[in-house]
Amino acid sequence: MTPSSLPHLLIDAAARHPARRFLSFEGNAYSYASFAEHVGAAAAALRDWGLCPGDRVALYLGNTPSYLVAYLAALWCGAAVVPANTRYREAELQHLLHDAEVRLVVTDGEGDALVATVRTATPSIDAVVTLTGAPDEDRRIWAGLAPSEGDPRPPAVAAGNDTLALIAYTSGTTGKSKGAMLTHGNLLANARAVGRAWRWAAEDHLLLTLPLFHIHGLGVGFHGTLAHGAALTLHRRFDATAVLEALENGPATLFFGVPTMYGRLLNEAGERARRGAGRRFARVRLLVSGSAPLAADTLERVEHVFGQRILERYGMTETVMLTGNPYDGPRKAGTVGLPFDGVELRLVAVTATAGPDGGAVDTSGAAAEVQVRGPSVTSGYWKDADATAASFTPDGWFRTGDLGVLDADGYLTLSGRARELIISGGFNVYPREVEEAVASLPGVREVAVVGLPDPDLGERVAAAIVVAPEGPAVDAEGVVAHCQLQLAGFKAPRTIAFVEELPRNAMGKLLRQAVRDRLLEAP
Ligand code: MCA
Ligand code: AMP
Repeated sequence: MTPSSLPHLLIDAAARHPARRFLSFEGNAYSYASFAEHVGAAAAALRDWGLCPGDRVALYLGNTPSYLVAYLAALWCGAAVVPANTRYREAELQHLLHDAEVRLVVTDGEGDALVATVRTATPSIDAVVTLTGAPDEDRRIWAGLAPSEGDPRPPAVAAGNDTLALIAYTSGTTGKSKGAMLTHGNLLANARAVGRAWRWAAEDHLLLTLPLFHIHGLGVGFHGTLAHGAALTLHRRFDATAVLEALENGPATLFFGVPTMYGRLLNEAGERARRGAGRRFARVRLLVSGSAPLAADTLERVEHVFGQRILERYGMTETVMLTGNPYDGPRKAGTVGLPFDGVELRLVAVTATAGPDGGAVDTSGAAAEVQVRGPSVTSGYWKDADATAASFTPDGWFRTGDLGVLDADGYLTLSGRARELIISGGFNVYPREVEEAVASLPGVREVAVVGLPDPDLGERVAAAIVVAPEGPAVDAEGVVAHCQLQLAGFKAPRTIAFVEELPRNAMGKLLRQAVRDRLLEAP
């Protein structure tokens, strides 16, 4: 029978290929059987503790095997998982735990102090589990969660195709993030469609350095591996030196990254080449890029230096993966390719779309909004009927907020965004959220935040600030420090200009392009 939930994929693979290598991490290896054993034990502990189907479990911990055990164990009990960005600071984490009414938080040594702070203000939290990163050591921690009922058998899996699996928070236009609801069925359908497109097989080995708290790392990397009974090497974080070394000499056949990672690999290879080291990859057959636009120049340089043409694809938290360049067939630079199996895509002309401040956003040119339907598309946002209604057309298509054009072969090119979203190194930043943080600093009268082109990050966050003459003195360092206290570090402005006034049109509407131009001149 075809597995109908994410834990069933593991159970199925462990039954069929118990000894097959599943996961490698910092010198430790786990077979499918041994990993399933860890997940079963953690799930038993969670059941004994009283985790019920439908409960929410947040994961606020780094990329380690412990993350993956906790994830599958929570799903095994029928709970929904809420992944939290480990760079989130107090207010961001609090919002997510509070909004999702999380009962249990799983964290690690780096996260537990912040979780303890947030817990006092979040009454729904009944327990916090702090894991070590090593499943063998975690066994004792899971066992300590609740007195055992003495039943060593793993609990029955309560999750099925229609069960909610993830509430994936994604930055909202109003500054507060919204939880996109994804079921096991959404995630399995996408993992299988992507796997067919990319010829994912049990012999494949993925090198995964993307964060597990986003759909790119979790939904594409991890679920894809599980769905194909394949292998995975997990890194705590992306480090260009370590990744280049692993791709050159290691077992990886697949690598997925954001464009910033490919730029950094090219820089690293440049240095190595000067030292005379080789640059060809041992076994890699597919490099994939997504989450942000891949510059044609990066695609071509990677092909020249590493002999591999990157396959660029397009996705979104709410929809999982939507389109990709073909595995066989032309991978056209600057395009995000063709819809994956099951994805229906249409372009709908937009003249002007309401921006977050109610004003019209410039959607220049003949661009049209990308709208989609398909088995992986969210049913809506957690406890937010208004946001859900606003995201779907009356005839049931999901509005991505991305603008695009199709060429004669049906390839999609993303030509802009109807939302004021900045994508920095693959992380999404909404200007409004940063503007609110900067404006809360005494001495700031007005602020406008925009994205500027950046050679490493694609776009970087920049702020134009008008100071209040009567207020306390404000300087750029103070603004950055203030933002870093309130927000994840990647949202803090990297370019700041103090201006006399913000450019506005006769109606008083902010002219963001003029702000951009002004900031581009900033030193
Ligand atoms: C880190 N920093 C950043 C970013 N990342 N600043 C701006 N933009 C960023 N993306 C800052 C940190 O705040 C810190 O500054 C300093 O850089 C060093 O931090 P470190 O953690 O060492 O950075 P890094 O390891 O070099 O990180 C770069 C990175 C990372 C590896 C490219 O940003 C990354 O993992 N990006 C991928 C994100 C991702 O998976 N996106 C998918 C979402 P300070 O010390 O001053 O604080 S989109 C998605 O899932 C959809 C479905 C899709 O289509 O894929
Ligand atoms: P998120 O909300 O974090 O899931 O980010 C999804 C957004 O990332 C999409 O709506 C696009 O704007 C953007 N995105 C994802 N993949 C690509 C890509 N290959 N090229 C350009 N933008 C992309």
